Order: sequence, then C-alpha cells, then structure tokens
Amino acid sequence: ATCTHKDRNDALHPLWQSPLSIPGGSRQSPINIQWRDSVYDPFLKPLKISYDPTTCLHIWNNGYSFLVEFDDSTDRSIIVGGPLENQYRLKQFHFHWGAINEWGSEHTVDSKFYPAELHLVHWNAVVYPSFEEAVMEGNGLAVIGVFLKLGAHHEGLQTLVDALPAVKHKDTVIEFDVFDPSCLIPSCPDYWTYAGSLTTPPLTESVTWIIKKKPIEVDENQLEAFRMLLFTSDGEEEKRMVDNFRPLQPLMNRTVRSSFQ
Ligand code: SG7
Ligand code: ZN
Repeated sequence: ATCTHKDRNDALHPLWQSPLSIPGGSRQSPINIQWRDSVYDPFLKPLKISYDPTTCLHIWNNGYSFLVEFDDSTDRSIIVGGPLENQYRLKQFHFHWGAINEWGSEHTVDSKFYPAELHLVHWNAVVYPSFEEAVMEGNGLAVIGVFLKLGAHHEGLQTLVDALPAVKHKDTVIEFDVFDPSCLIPSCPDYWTYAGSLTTPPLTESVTWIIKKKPIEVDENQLEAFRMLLFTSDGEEEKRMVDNFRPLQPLMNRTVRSSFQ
C-alpha cells in the first residue's frame, strides 16, 4: 500500500499537534534532501569521530525518545572536521522512529522515509561555556544523523536494545556505563550538510546537520524493541512510543552541500 504524507502526519505525537509546530524560522529542520539539488563542495573535510566509551553515563526515557547521555565535562568524546570550524563534544544520542516501517525518520532523501533515524548531538565547547548556551547560538550544535533501514541484525545496537525494557516508562533512567556509539555510524565517509534547527522545542536554529549518506541495517526485532517503549509513566494508560518525529520543514533559502560527487 502507498503511504502519503497525510497518513504519516495523522499519526503524529501530541507534541506536534500544538502551535509549537509553526515556528516561522528560516532554517528549520528536518528537511527533504533532494539528491540532485545538493551541491558537491570539494572543500568539505572528512568528519573525524573520536569517542571514549567510558564517557557513557546512562539511558533515560524522557517521554519523547530515549537518550543515551555522556559526560561532556571534558573533551574525551568529540568530533572535528567535516563542515565544522571547531571541535564539538558529544552530549547524547537518541532516535526517532515510526509505528510501522514505512516511515519514522525525520529527514528524507528524495522524499523517501526510512523506518528510523539516529541523532548524535554535540555542542561547541570551544566557544560556549555550557550546552544550554550553545543551544541558543547559530554555531552551537552539530548533530550527526544516521538513517536506519531494515536488513541484517545490528550487533552494536543490540547492546542498547537489551537495556530498553528497563526504561520502558517515561522518566526512568538506568546506568549504561560503557558504550561506543561510533559502532552505529557507517564507515562510508559520505555525508550531506546544511544549517538547521533542533526538531523539538525550543526549535532553535543552532544546528549544523551532518547527515550520513549510507544507512545502517537493523532487523525487525530491533525496531520492534523501540516500539515497545512507552510515552507514558508507570500507572498511566499505556501509550506506545512511536511516530516521535517532526514533520518536514521548507528548505527556504538554503543549500544542502555534499562531501561526495
Ligand atoms: C529529543 O530530541 C531529545 C532532546 C533533544 C531533542 O527530544 O533528545 O534532548 C533532551 C535533553 O531533551 O533536544 C536540546 C536537545 O538536544 C532535539 O534534538 S534533535 O534536534 O537532534 N532531534
Ligand atoms: Zn533528534
């Protein structure tokens, strides 16, 4: 069966049924990446990723997604290069996914949705004293986006999936001491980059997006484990955590650059 944008938007989380979904900025995210309209930039450097697995702290169900949070008090887990002028520190990663495999990603490529999308959120600790301040500034954040597609079992992701039943309800946190999220990033160096925003309130236009061209493969059971999580707290009527993505935003006067030809 074909799935239209309307079908997908009808499924939206209450967060996006409020006026907050109409911010009226000029560099909002997510966007559709039109492959043929992206512009190869030969000056874009390769992105260098260097994470220390021991900076991993815990997993938290915040009632919208689950976040894996890192100690960002030092430069132990960082990215440099790519489109970035400074090095950026890893703060957390999280995912967005759908109720079914036909949608779930925030970004699309040539209007194609993937069933899920990983976001690794970093902040510019060279220029700003805290994450909270970086969130408010144009060059404050850098988010790596990785598409998840249905395919082979993902060994690295499974460690995380095994921990999810313990954070089923909103506002639950568990220790998650050692994890290297670089196992979730495809080794193919190709990416698209554009200037955008956070995809949840406060929707600030502070994000340099770096979207990896190549998706990672995960299996059906692993996506199903995401869909077993709940938006709701223990004791409330259970609501499955699915369709936690923001609708596509207009490109406006922006260019998507590619690191590849
Ligand atoms: C998820 O996406 C959470 C948020 C995150 C938001 O809802 O990961 O993180 C926290 C701490 O609530 O917001 C400020 C921030 O990172 C938006 O992040 S995103 O634009 O990469 N999707
Ligand atoms: Zn996100």
